[in-house]
Amino acid sequence: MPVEDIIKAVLDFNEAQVVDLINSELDRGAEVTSLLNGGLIAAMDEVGRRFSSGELFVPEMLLAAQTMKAGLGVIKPVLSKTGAKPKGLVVIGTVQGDLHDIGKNLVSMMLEGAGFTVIDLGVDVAGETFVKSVQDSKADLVAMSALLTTTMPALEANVALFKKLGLGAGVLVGGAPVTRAFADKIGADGFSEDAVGAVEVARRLMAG
Ligand code: B12
Repeated sequence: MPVEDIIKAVLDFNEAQVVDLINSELDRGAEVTSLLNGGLIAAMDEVGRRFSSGELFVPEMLLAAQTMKAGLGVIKPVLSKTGAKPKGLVVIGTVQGDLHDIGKNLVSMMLEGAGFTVIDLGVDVAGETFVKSVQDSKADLVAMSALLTTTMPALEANVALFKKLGLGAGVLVGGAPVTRAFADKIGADGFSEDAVGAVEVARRLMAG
């Protein structure tokens, strides 16, 4: 099974093989989202499981992330192919203290693919930096990612800051530990557990 080969190649940290497999699957007409979800994302879930059980450590997690990024490099142009006029402007970033960016990058790619213009502030982004970017760009939406239970409170603090300042942009939150209940509790306007859902939520918020 090709997706299983992709998973194995990510777990072997074999960037060249991941790139080759994805390219050949795309040439064969495979669905890009199935390569993404069934291959690359499934591989990172397995990496997380092995990290939790002590089978691998941070350096290996980093190698797996680099391998996944090589695969995403192939997928990005396919996902982002669109001639549609801009659907809205989104400022996106990973919150302060958090260096995980793969999920955020995927959300960003999917939004671009769906016709949104995206300003990506990167990782370890302070609340004030989100505020300044939204104000300077007059963004419609601000999307924040948090992958650690220790950085989830930054989502809450940022939402409170945006409300206090009357920022006006719709707020989307996400990341592996973030739940709909948490998103509701902190007063975010939108939540999704994955990048495909993030696009739907962004569209809904744009529609008012
Ligand atoms: C790769 C990885 C790393 C890499 C990150 C590299 C990079 N450039 O991103 C490195 C090695 C740097 C790393 C470091 C650490 N990590 Co880490 N890491 C992971 C791992 C294995 C995969 C994360 C990933 O990329 N997943 C794939 C993407 C596609 O999924 P995702 O991020 O969840 O994103 C999807 C959704 O959540 C959603 N989404 C994401 N963002 C957003 C935003 C919005 C707005 C929306 C709507 C949706 C959305 O859409 C995405 C696509 O579908 C996870 C395990 C896991 N399965 O999550 C651990 C994990 C997150 N890490 C963990 C830990 C503990 C750490 C460290 C503290 C380890 C250490 N001791 O140093 C450090 C912290 C560093 C820091 N300050 O951030 C723990 C967190 C535990 C916890 N409860 O907090 C995890 C869960 C591993 C584990 N099982 O214990 N890590």
